[in-house]
Amino acid sequence: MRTTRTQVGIIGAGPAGLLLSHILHLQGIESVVLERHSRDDVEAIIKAGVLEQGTIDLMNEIGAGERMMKEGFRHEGIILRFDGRDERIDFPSLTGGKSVMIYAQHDVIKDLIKVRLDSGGDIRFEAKDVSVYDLDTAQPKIRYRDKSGVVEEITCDFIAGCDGTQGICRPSIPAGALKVHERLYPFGWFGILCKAPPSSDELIYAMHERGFVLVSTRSPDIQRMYFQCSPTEKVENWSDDRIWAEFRARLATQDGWVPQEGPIFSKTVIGMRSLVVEPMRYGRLFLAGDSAHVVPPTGAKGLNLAATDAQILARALTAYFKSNRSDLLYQYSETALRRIWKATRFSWWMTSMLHTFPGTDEFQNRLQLSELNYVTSSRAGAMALAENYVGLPIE
Ligand code: RFL
Ligand code: PHB
Repeated sequence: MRTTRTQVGIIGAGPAGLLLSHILHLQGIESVVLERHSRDDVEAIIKAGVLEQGTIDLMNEIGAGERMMKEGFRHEGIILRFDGRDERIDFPSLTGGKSVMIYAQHDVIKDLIKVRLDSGGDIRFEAKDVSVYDLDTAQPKIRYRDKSGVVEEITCDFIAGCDGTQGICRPSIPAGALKVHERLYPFGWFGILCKAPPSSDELIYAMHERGFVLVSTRSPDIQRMYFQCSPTEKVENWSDDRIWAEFRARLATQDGWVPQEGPIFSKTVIGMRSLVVEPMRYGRLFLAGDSAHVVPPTGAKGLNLAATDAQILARALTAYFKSNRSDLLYQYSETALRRIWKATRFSWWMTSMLHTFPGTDEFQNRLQLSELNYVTSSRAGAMALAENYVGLPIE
């Protein structure tokens, strides 16, 4: 067995792990990133699309924002569609000039891997059988098998568990040390990618009695759209024609709006849940991103929360390594969780306001419509949505 050491061992080359590694590098702190997939695979996974103002700023500050600024699309608002009509929420006028960027998560990943490797970063792809131990000692360790089968042990000062919902870090924490808060939603999203021009200049979040629809985009000729479905829905049951008929029905407006249709080249069903674990730390293992919390995608918060966790953790580790201060590490979980719970509330609220719940009744339907009417007619209501959507500040 080969043995090495590093300051921070990071598990997972998603947004949380890569951002953490690069911010630490810029502070002169070394890390090793272990990723179970190949580089090609992590650069191809289709996930999020909306970057908050703070995530855009972070990408620029760390020197990874050049392509995003050229190829991403700045969006200054969203459309809420209900009762067959559109109401727009304007971000800059409600948030002191903030907006969001449409830029695919796999492009963020490509850009982060590139800046990391260009600056001598150590990312080990196809790391197998990753395990962590000695977490409650001063020298936590990671063991894994590399591409050629050699087993390596890395002794670290700290380990960052950035390995998402299916990772090994959270399950390595002894039962009883963590509290898990979870809410499952009785629906999922059916997501498609299609080759067509954009149907709208801005994202449309549509509430309809047949179920929620989101019209999003990726580029002038690739569109991303979702419709609410059963969590156990099978993609085989949905021909392209049936999908477009469903989108047309749910997106219908009083003035005859129809989506731009085109060949569908990806169909997936995703489940919806909210999950938060407390605390986000056990000994010298710190959790960041989806390994510690999951939100339903309605608020477009998951990737952005991963980015803020990475910033808060990097700040705490920097204070430790550069100023010999442990206080920020002790406060990490509490500081991160305050913001995470706000995003959890926002994602739950957007989901509840816009989806059709099984067994719902007219009373519930009127409440949801009334909430949408309120949010789009009161400046205070619109502002509450806008400031959360563009992202709340980090404390
Ligand atoms: P990730 O991205 O899951 O990365 C974790 C990495 O860890 C690796 N890994 C391991 N490596 C080594 N050993 C092991 N044992 C490992 N186990 C796992 C994995 O291979 C992976 O590379 O977690 P991270 O960094 O916390 O980032 C979280 C985000 O990916 C996630 O929250 C977002 O994608 C959620 N999300 C959205 N977030 C937004 O902010 N805006 C959006 O518009 C948005 N839209 C979405 C979304 C998620 C979606 N899906 C597919 C759930 C839309 C969708 C459809
Ligand atoms: C996406 O484009 O994938 C997307 C956009 C907004 C959301 C969720 C997903 O709320």
